[in-house]
Amino acid sequence: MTVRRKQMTAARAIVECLKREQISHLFCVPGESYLPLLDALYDEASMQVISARHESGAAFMAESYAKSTLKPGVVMATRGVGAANLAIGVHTAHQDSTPMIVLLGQVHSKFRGREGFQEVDLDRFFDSISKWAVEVKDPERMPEIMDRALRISQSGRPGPVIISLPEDMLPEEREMTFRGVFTKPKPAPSRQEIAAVRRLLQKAKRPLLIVGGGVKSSRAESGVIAFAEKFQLPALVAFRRHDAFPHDHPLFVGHLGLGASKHIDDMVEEADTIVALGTRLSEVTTKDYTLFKDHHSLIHVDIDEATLGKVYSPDIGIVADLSEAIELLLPLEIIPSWQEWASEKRAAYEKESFLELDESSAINEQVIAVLQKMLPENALLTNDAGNFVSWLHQYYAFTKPHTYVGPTSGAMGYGLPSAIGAKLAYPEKTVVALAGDGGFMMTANELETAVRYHIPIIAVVFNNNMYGTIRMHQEMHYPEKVIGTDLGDVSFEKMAKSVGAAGYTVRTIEEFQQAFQKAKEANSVSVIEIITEKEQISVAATIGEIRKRAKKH
Ligand SMILES: Cc1ncc(C[n+]2csc(CCOP(=O)(O)OP(=O)(O)O)c2C)c(N)n1
Ligand SMILES: [Mg+2]
Repeated sequence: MTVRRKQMTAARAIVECLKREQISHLFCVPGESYLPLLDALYDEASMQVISARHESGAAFMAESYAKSTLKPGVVMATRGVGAANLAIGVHTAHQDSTPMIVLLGQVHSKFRGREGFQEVDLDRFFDSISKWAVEVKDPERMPEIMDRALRISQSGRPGPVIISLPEDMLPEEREMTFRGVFTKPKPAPSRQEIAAVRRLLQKAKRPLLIVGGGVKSSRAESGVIAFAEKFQLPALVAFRRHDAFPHDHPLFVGHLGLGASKHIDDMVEEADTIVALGTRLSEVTTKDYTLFKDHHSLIHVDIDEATLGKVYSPDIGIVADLSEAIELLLPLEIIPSWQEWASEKRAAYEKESFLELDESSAINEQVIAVLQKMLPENALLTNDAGNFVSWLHQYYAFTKPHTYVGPTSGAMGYGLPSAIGAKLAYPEKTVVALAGDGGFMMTANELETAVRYHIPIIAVVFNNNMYGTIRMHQEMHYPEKVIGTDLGDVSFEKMAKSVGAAGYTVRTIEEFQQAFQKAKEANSVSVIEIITEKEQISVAATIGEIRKRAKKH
């Protein structure tokens, strides 16, 4: 084992451990509780600190940086106040299985437990939304704790780890011991499990693949395509894992999740065998846990044993890294008899999802067509939460890996900061954030962060002056009783300009096209606000139609 010993501060030891992981960017809002850590980063040329306007923005940036690079995202904040603000990003990393290291300044050890200034028991506070939450009590153990944190956050099902740093720990100098290098464990299926898959799959008449985030974190995308091709398996992607399987592939048949169309439900109903790869089969993916019925056989492969059988007991449950699993599944001898079913499902997908525009098409739909036409294939799109996104998910074809970042947690405010994190991970890509007026305003302050650090992203804001999604639910359950969902006027164009970004307001698709062309060429931060009408509240319905339907019931 390589063991290195060196005299340094605990703050410097944190930086040493992060350096080993080749982390290029850390995100924060500064605080006086962790000054020695900021100072150690000042002296480290290989890492850049991005100081955000709000800890939620910093946390979303770190989470998206991690989703994009597949390295841990690192976010720093100060004591209870910073921790409370960034909790939404930790929750997102937890739900989205994203590796994240959260470094939080804590009150002086001598004051712990006295309800000191901004004191919160950070380890307890984050217990239920983290993989591990710990407080450092001995500066000498900093490398041990950092290594363990980096290991836990990336092993098995990835997730966030919280490290509480009492302020007196950080400047302490000790002889620090650094051991070994972390390599991610990659468990493989057993021979018996592989044989069982062959037997079950050979019996299938209408099998269906569900491809989830585990495929992305294991970089198994091309392996999964080869697997689908060899056995002619039609593939759906799980909720907000759109780039896990290419939409232009003849075996891609759609996505599960909010706004998924009726034909997807019918397809799952018709299927007899589900092969779920790297997905936790969440509430949204399984449509409130209604999607799978008694007639389904389930083969579930996931890196996390706790994911298997969490809701659906599988016929065959395999704990494995997806790349390892695919490598062993590929050589199987299975003769598919379901090609007709696969091509039928593809035809249904094409009918539903290929855009056919005419004069009456909502501008939301036309915008997606323009984005598809004007963006290079490898462009990366992020999205906020809200109904505006249903057009993206229904009509945009993601054809390459690493082209989509979205919150399976459904967190509003995610779109812009996640675009910033993704752009830092992929400086050569065009990165576009899609947001509604409600969600965008939650973290719009980070526009200034993007401008300050020259992170050229394009934000497209669908402004309908309302929390449209909730208004839709309101109209479904309490028609015409609108409360709490109207929003006032904001000029996102002026807001952008006020911090030095380019801003555009557009009302027609021609105006959008021109603005988008300028934004793409400018290589600076741009915001394009699209004034959309309230009435077309979702891909599927207008407010009028929802009211009519609700009154009939
Ligand atoms: C942090 C957070 N708060 C509240 C919600 C509940 N919520 C989901 S969508 C939505 C409204 C989104 O409005 P907007 O961003 O304008 O998009 P629209 O639905 O109008 O297209 C709300 C309040 C949420 N998902 N996340
Ligand atoms: Mg809105």
